[in-house]
Amino acid sequence: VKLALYYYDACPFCQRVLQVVPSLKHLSVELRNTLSDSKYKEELVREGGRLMVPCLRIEVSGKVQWMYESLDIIQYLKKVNAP
Ligand SMILES: N[C@@H](CCC(=O)N[C@@H](CS)C(=O)NCC(=O)O)C(=O)O
Repeated sequence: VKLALYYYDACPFCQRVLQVVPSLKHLSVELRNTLSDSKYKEELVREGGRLMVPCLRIEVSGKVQWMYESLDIIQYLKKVNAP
């Protein structure tokens, strides 16, 4: 599974997710800042469908899913991180 989090620093919902990320010992999450890198912003709108952060891009064997909603993202990360 390949994970990437679209976020920006000033967004409190993103901070909520970012706080959880370091505790995930079994996962690595690539951080994609949509404000400092406009290509991530364009990607999020084009492929995810909405310009809303946080959004988790989940890639499993070539299949991509976009998950919005900080609480859903946190729940998913914790579930997938469980050994
Ligand atoms: N319920 C969402 C709220 C996310 C949210 O409101 N994000 C703001 C930035 S702090 C945003 O991207 N808003 C743009 C929009 O809603 O179109 C969550 O918990 O993730």
